[in-house]
This record gives sequence, structure tokens and C-alpha cells, in this order.
Amino acid sequence: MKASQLKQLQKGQTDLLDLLIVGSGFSGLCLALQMQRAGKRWHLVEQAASLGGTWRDNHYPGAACDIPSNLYSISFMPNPEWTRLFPPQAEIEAYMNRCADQGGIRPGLQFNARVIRALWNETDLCWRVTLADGSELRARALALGTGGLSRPRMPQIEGLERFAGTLFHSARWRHDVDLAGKKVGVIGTGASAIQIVPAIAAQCGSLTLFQRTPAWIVPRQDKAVSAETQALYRRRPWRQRLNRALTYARLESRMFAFRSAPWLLKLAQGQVLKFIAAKVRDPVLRRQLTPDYKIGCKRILLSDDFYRALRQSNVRLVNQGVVRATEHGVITADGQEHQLDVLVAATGFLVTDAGAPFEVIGRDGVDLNQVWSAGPQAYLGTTVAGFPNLFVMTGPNTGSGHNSIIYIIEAQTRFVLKALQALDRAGVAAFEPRADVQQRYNADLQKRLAGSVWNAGGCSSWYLAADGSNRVLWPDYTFRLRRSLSSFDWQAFHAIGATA
Ligand code: N01
Repeated sequence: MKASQLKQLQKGQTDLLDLLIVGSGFSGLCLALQMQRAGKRWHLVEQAASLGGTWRDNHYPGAACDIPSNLYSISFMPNPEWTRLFPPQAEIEAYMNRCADQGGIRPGLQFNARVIRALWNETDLCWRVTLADGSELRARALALGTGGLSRPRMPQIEGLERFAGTLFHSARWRHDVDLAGKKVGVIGTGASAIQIVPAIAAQCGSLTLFQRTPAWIVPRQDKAVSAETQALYRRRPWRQRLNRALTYARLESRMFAFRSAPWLLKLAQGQVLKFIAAKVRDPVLRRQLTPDYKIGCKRILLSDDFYRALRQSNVRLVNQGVVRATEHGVITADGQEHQLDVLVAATGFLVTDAGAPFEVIGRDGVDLNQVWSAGPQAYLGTTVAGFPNLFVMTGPNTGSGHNSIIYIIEAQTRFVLKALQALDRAGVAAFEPRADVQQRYNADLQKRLAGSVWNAGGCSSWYLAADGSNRVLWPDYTFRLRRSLSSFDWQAFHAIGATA
């Protein structure tokens, strides 16, 4: 959309947008590309100054994807230029920007535009979305592409504000802070920390890693993509598509172990124990790094260099959670004080305990964040009863611990288009899922998750809400979710109002 058209729209002088998209991570990007292709009137607002979502924000040293990028990319925008099997963050962010340029969607992207409120207007049957600068946009449908991994979670540590050194979260990396010769502490041993530690260990004077729970880590086997392979992918795109399909099938086969063959998980666990034994000779360190819960309960991590980094003489693993901070460092659960100059919180994101990052008011003045305060629920992870024409990208129970989230995002994107087409065909202004359908759908999901390795594997993870329910993961093969999202069935939805 051109700037002049946007101004008119903000003044309410033109027709409604078909879709307003919030956020420019992979969800927003995919939606914008597909809406553009379909010739819809769409617009995207992004609070930051550039696009990329999690791949713009997570620029910590060592940041890279842990799904091979032939698969972790948009299916209709293949990239023969990937330099590695698991490319670094900057390459993925650059790819996303290239997609935006090639797809011709730049004019529809509005940066530095923070949404503070979205309100379903029951008279006009449209969403009125207010930005921080006071302007308002009107759209027939609203898509939240605000992401599950976008709001950093600072650790619950008493007196953290007392720490006089430099403190920052892994997703807000301070590249201006020189780590050379410094006493650096990293809290956490999740996917972020195990990439950060090998990348910064050599620069730090000392590096202390605070581990509360060890992770199951398997070899990443990263490698460069040769110039010949890149040329082959350019010449014969079907070869890259074939590689993508095979990678998808290989990753998807893990679900068979999670769902139907616990003995396969046991077998994998045995293999990983051998890997730890080969990489970590010190028996005390090995014991500390060996998880005591089932593999798969937390996200399985990939690394070729984490254990090697822990062997460096300036690196120390403290097998204790951090409970308090002082002016000069932190105190761990065993009462030990650790003096630090820099403290990195690689402590993850607010996933299960937060809904939308702004007010979303649906039908009858109902607030999405209040409805979701007892745990987010949606139908097909995408639509919510009481919230007409609202699409939640990577919504409740769409997460995948074993495959590419972009596969799910593309399935949701197609569903958005199907839903908009269904409204047009039926001459209906809006739809929302039937409350009883949504309730049954979620009851079934929670039943299937109850005995799963993610819920009952003996760990606590960000997949689980305070009440023990799992509102994050899709408990089945990803192609099954895609199939459910492949059509719009009016039997599951209410129609609201007629188009003029
Ligand atoms: O965060 P996490 P993350 N003292 O929540 C620990 C994606 N991702 O940013 O396990 C000591 O996994 C906490 O300990 P515990 C991916 O989906 C992808 O690493 O709760 N430790 C845990 O070890 C991933 O799953 C990629 O006992 C404390 C850590 O902090 C998700 O993002 C890369 C503590 C948090 O781990 C989140 O990963 C990066 C304390 N007081 C991220 N408080 C790739 O694609 C918390 N912890 C490669």
C-alpha cells in the first residue's frame, strides 16, 4: 500500500483493509507474501525498525538455526545460496529481507508502528487497531504474528537490580560490551546458552555457566554447503525441493518415536549418553551434564561445540540455579557467591503465561488476555471463540519440538486465505469458531498430551503452564495439523453479519 493510501485509510476515507498483520517475523512475512499474491488489501505493522522477528532480535554470538535451512525457509521462496546446513542468524535475517523485496511487499510494511489496542467494532464488523502514535487502522480481519518467542523472560532472581556489572538478556545482546578479559556469567543451558558459550568462551577472562537443569544435546553435524551444491540448486531447483522433502520426512519421523515408540526414544537416549561419554571425560562434569529426565521432555538441543567449550580452562560449569544477586555477582542455590563483571540471562521467553502483547478486545468487550489468563486456547491453534475474524499465528498448541515452524506457519497462512475466501463466497462479514467446537478440540488435545513425554517426561519446561497443561505443542505429526488447516468448514464456525 502506498503512503498516501495508508493516510487515507487511517482517516477512514477508503475501504477497509482485508487483513491487518501485526509483526514481521516469519508469520507476518508469509502472510504478507501470500496476501500480496492473492491481490488482497493488506497492511503490516511492526514495532521495530526492520523486519525479521526473532531472527532480527536474537543476534547473540553463535546464533544459528537448529533446523536445516532448506526446510527452515518459505516453500515458495527457495534459497540456493544458503552457505551452511544450519546458517547463522544474519544469513536468515538477510534471506527474510530478500523475500520481502522479491515478493514486492515493502510498500505494505510499516515500521516503528507499535499496536497498543485492537478492538472488534460490532457496528462496523471490523477491527479498529490503535497504534502508539494515536493513529487508527481499520481492517476486516486481524492476524497476530507477534510470536511466542518474542518477549524475553528475565530470571526470577532476588536483588537482580543490585548487580552493578552489566546485565542483559540473550535476545537483547549488547555488542557494545567488550567481554575481553572480563568475568562473564551465563545463566541457563537452553538452546540460546549452548550456542553463546562456545562463541564467546575464548574472549572472556573467565566464563561461568550456571546450569539448573542439563539438556539432552545431540551432535549438530553442521557443514558448509559447497559451491557445486549451490550451483546445482540454482540450475535444478527440484534437487533442493527434494532435499527439503527428505529433510522434512526425516524430522517428521521423530514424531513416530514421541507418539508410538517410546523404545526408540530409549534407544536415542542410549546413543546420546555415549556421545556425552565420548565428549566429556571428567566423570563429575559428565554426571552434571547428564539429564535425569526422558529425552524429548524438553526441546532436544543440537551442538557440535558446547561440550568442547566446557573443557576450556577459563570455562566453569556451576551445577546450581542462581537465586540471588549482589552488587558484585550472583549467589547460587548452594549459597556460593560468584563475582562477575557481565551477566547474560539466557533464560528464554514469556511463552505460556502471556497472550497478546497488547489489548485485544473481541465481541461483547471480552479481553483476549483475560480469556487466556487461565491458559491460551484456540481452535486449530488459529482462531478463537469470541474474537471474530482474528487469526493467531503460531497460536496455542501449534508449536513443534521436532520440525520446522515455518511449515506450520505456511499451513496457517493458507487457512487465513481460505477463511477470507469462504466469507466472500458466503457473503458473510465475519466468522468465529463455535465455543463448543473449540472446547472439545482443546479437551482432546490435553487428553492426548497428558501422558506424553512433554507432559510426563519428568522435567519442567516452558511448554507447560502453571497448572501443568501444555498450551504450546502440537502433539501429532505436523502434516495432520496442516491437513486440518487445509479447508474452512462452516460447521465449526458461526457466521456473523452479512456483507453490504
Ligand atoms: O530458553 P529456554 P532459550 N538459574 O527457556 C535457565 C528457541 N531457540 O532462549 O531448565 C539457573 O529453553 C533454565 O533452567 P531450567 C527454541 O525453541 C531456538 O535457550 O528451567 N538457570 C533454562 O536452562 C528454544 O526452546 C534456537 O531449570 C536458570 C534456561 O534458563 C527457545 O527458543 C536458538 C534460571 C532457559 O532456557 C528458548 O530457548 C535459541 C536460574 N535462576 C532459542 N532461570 C535455534 O533455532 C532460568 N534458568 C538454534
